[in-house]
Amino acid sequence: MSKMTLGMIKPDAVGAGKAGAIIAHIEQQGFRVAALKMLRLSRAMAREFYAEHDGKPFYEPLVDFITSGPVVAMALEHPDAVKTFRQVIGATDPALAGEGTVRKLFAQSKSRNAVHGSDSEASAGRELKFFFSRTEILMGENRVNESE
Ligand code: 3AN
Repeated sequence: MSKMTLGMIKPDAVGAGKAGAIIAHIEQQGFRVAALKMLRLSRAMAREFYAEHDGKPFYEPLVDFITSGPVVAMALEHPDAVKTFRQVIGATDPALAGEGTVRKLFAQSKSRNAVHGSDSEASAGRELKFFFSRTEILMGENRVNESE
């Protein structure tokens, strides 16, 4: 179990003015925001972030979409962060997402699906480092986090 995961509010939700509501929802589910950053990804950053999907039919549209406007990156702390956050965001396709999940509440489609969450502990470690330096992640008594 890792205590930290990486969440990202995608350009569809940021553009629709839903970032604040999504962060509030995540906090209500028991997560503590340990770092928060709004930025616009370059195409090079997007390709690196989604490198595991390179070659899939949705890869180029995904890079187009994720660079189309600002995203909000979050380091999220919880006793079982990766697994619990995946449950909180719901299935990739909002039509299949459970009641009360972020994607059921805020997403429009499988590609414009409002939010990202790390899918494994290894991904969480990689993705937290992608967006945040160690000193930007505030854990517990404002300790510097090792993201493990
Ligand atoms: P998740 O975000 O649920 O972990 P992944 O990691 O399989 O899903 O896919 C990453 C992103 O790629 C998704 N959030 C979605 O935006 C996009 N994506 C995945 N599968 C499809 C698909 N079949 N069609 C369109 N976009 C997709």
